[in-house]
Order: sequence, then structure tokens, then C-alpha cells
Amino acid sequence: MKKITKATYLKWYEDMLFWRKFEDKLAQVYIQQKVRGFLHLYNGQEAILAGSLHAMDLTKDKMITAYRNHVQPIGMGVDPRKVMAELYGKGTGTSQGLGGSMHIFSKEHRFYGGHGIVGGQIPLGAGLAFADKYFKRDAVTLTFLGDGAARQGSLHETLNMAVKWDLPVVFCVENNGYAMGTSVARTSKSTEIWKLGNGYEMPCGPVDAMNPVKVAEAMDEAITRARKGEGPTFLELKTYRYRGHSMSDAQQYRTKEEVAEYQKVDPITQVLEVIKEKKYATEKEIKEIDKRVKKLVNECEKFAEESDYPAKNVMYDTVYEQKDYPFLSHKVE
Ligand SMILES: Cc1ncc(C[n+]2csc(CCOP(=O)(O)OP(=O)(O)O)c2C)c(N)n1
Ligand SMILES: [Mg+2]
Repeated sequence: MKKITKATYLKWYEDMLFWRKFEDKLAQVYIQQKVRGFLHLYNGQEAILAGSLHAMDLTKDKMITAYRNHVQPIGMGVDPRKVMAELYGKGTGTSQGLGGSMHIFSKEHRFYGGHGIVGGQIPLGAGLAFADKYFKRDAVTLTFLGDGAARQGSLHETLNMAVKWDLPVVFCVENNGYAMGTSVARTSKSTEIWKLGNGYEMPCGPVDAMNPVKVAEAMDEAITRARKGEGPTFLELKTYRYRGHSMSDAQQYRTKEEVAEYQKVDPITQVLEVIKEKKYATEKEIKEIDKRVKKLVNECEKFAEESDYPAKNVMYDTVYEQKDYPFLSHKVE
């Protein structure tokens, strides 16, 4: 694995803080009704992305996930201003404002969405890996899913085929304890989701996903295995989300104390503690990072605010059209 150095810790701190503050800003503008529709935030789960990116080869590896998907493309290299603009529904967004919160996508940066159907992205992730194997391209696909998707049929059908064909894919379950308001324990006898891999004789295991070091180590092992042609791995990343499922969640299924318990092992705080302990940065340098993060978040907001909505016709230019379809009399010319 690439060594975890002072530079790694400083990057992790700045990146994770930016992702956290970017999402905090989204929550704020959502309440002001500048961003509409559903909004699912990633606060608390950042170590998963930080650790994964460290283990990936960002010149060729791919990523696909569900709808909690705003910061992953930023980590993969997409301009955060474009992500913010997409959430505002503006024409300068990653999909010209037509996708919105659940559908961030960037082929250029190998981020394949952004999927609203629980478990819908799982077979697609294996499909991306199948294509890479078929065309003999050296790339690994990280396929993320929530604990709620672990009981979907699509996961089980995909695991079976992926392991049978030794596909270069890593299945990463982000177990944040809840699927909307339903805890893992309410839906399944076994709460150790990683054990599902055993049923397919797929290498599998649990990961302390509040710590980016642990995530990077587990991902590196899985990615190396996939790259060598030895097939998929099934990881359960044990994490927690601080905010509700979406912005309209009253969170009656959990206590404030439970949230506070996980905040004690917050990934950003953990990384900052190492930085301070190992004297990787002075107080002044840390403040400078904080300032840079705040400035970039404000730049994203300004860019989104000042961008225009897409022209009305864009809507019709980006959908499938059958010239002789008899039922669409309202087409805009
Ligand atoms: C097939 C399908 N069934 C139900 C829903 C409604 N739904 C949206 S999110 C969600 C919970 C998913 O939870 P989880 O997979 O744990 O992801 P998390 O939100 O915790 O990241 C459900 C049931 C859906 N989008 N798709
Ligand atoms: Mg969940």
C-alpha cells in the first residue's frame, strides 16, 4: 500500500473537513429552499471515502454508489462547484442541472453515480468490472451500497456471478446502522453483514470505518486481490451517519446520546488528533486549512447561486425521442 505519511494525514484532514462543510452548507441552503427534492447527507461517514481514495489508483479505478453521493465525485476529481450547481439544478452542474442530488455522475472521472433505487447500482458495478475484465483493462470498481441494500436480491445474484467470474470489483457495504429509520437488527437475524460473503466463498470481513487508516488497509488488500485477477471481496464498513436519512427525517428511531457516542470517534477529530500528536502541523497551519475549506465552500455556493438554470429545451434534448411517437403533442420547438 502507498505509505500513510504526514502528507496523507494533512490531505485527509482538509478533504474530510471540506466534505463535511460542503454538506453542512447544503443542509443550510436546503432549508432556504434553494436546493429541492431529496437530500441525503454523508456527515460522519467521511473516513470511508478518504481511506478508499488512498487505496485506489485514481488514474483508472472506478466508483459507483447509491444516492448519498455528493462528496464521492469530488474525491474522484470532479469540480465541487459543479456538484453544488447540480444540486441547485443549474445548467453549469455535472448533468446540466437535470440529475440533482441523487444523480451526480462523471464519466470523465470514472464516477458512475448516483442511484436512487436501493441496490440498483450493485449489478451495474459488477457490469463495469465485467467490461474491464472482458476488454482486458487494468481497473478495479468499488461498488458501494448501504446496509439496507444488503437484503436486496440484486446483491445476492451479483455476488454469485462476480465470484464465479473473478470480477475485479470490491463490494463495500456502508453499514451506518439504519435503512431510513429501520435498524439492521430489526430486519435481519444476523447483524454481521460481512458474513454474507461466506455464503459465496468470497473473501470478506468487517472494517472499523470511522478510521481512514483501517479503511485504506482493508481496501488496499481487496483492490490488490482484484487487480491480480483473484476476484471480488465483500467488506462491511462499520460507520454512522450524524444527520437523518434525508432532510425530512424526524429521527425518532434513535437518541441524541447514540449520535453523541459516535461523534466521540469522529473521523475528522481522529485524524486531527494524530496531526497534533505527531506535530504534523502547527495551530496556525491548521487554522489556514480551516480557512481554505471555508473559502472553497463559499466559492461553490457563489458559483451555484450565480449560474443560470438550463434552457427549457435542454430537457427535451436529453431524453429518448421517437420521431413518430403519437402521444407527445406538447413538444417545445
Ligand atoms: C427498491 C427500493 N425500495 C425502497 C426504496 C426507498 N428507500 C430509499 S432509501 C431507503 C433505505 C436504504 O438504506 P441503506 O441502504 O442503509 O442506505 P443509507 O440511506 O443508510 O445510506 C429506502 C428503503 C428505494 N429507493 N428503492
Ligand atoms: Mg444504512
